[in-house]
Amino acid sequence: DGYRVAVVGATGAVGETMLEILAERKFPISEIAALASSRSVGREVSFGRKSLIVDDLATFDFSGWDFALFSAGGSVSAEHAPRAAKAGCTVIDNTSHFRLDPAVPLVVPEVNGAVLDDFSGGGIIANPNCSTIQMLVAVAPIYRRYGIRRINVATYQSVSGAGKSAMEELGRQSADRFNFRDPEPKAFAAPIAFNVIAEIDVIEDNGYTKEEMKMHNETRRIFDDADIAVNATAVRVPVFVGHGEAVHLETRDPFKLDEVRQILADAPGLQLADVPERITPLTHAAGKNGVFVGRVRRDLSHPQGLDLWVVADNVRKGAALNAVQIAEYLAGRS
Ligand code: A2P
Ligand code: 11C
Repeated sequence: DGYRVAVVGATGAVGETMLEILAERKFPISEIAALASSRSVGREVSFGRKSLIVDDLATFDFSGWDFALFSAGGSVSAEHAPRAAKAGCTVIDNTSHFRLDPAVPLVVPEVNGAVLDDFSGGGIIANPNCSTIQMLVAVAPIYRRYGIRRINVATYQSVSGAGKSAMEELGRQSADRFNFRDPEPKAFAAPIAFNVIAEIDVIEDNGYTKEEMKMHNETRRIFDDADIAVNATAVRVPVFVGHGEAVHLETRDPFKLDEVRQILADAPGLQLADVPERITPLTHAAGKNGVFVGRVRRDLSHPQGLDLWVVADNVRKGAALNAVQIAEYLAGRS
């Protein structure tokens, strides 16, 4: 008994963490497959205390498999997720490829898990972008109580969001700097060690980056609210794991700050820290499942303005954990 589960991109930063979280949370599994490109066939990856041999996604037959968690890039999902879904498998896709497709639910379980109630297996469900997920876990309880007109957000995003090679690049460039060598940027538009870069993904015609537009578009879909606007500036910082976000929002109805704190303290998936000014990716978020919120204060510049500082492990809650929670929601339902 249990489900047959495949992890696609099992050698990557998110895929490895998907396997770790499935084992950690004891997801009911009867058989598990670790899939990646032909380059990785035969390599070993960890699943709890066991090790798995990597298989080739290109030749894998999804018939009879219950869940496939995809995190191998948009073009890989574009090609193989529909094939898996057609074979009757429920695909939970971590890439941006299907997120704005009206036929594909876009889900943060704490926020809009109920949309899964209409989902009848053998299809595709999209996992939102990491920066959207952590922001919405924090603002959803405020949205429900007071409504939100607009959100201004500046992100401080770690390099793990760009995958394993980007993490290696931060390490290598840091060492290069100490050796008076000028690092050659590969994963990012500029050197990332001892630097910050206000360019995540490509710049679009309207001047926003694709990462910033994801926060806008995905928020509207998840809240099912075409009136909410998200004005984002997404910035890469030299942190390995954990994204920070300075969130400035404007509510529809007036709020009381004490009540806001209580609502945040009671919200699912969210933690208010004891020393809220010191919530950092390294000390709070990395390796943890929660979304941490601090610096909760009234915005001096607007009567219905509220400021929050939100930090989470982008590889866990921003990607792998959220995908596993979607699978848990569906498994719990059947
Ligand atoms: P591989 O190691 O075989 O290239 P990250 O985001 O950390 O860079 O990881 C990307 C993941 O996506 C890796 O597991 C990688 O596997 C996988 N991947 C990349 N391209 C393909 C592909 N064409 N088919 C299957 N998996 C792929
Ligand atoms: C980053 N948010 O931190 C990106 C990575 O749409 O799933 C996630 C890209 C995506 O670089």
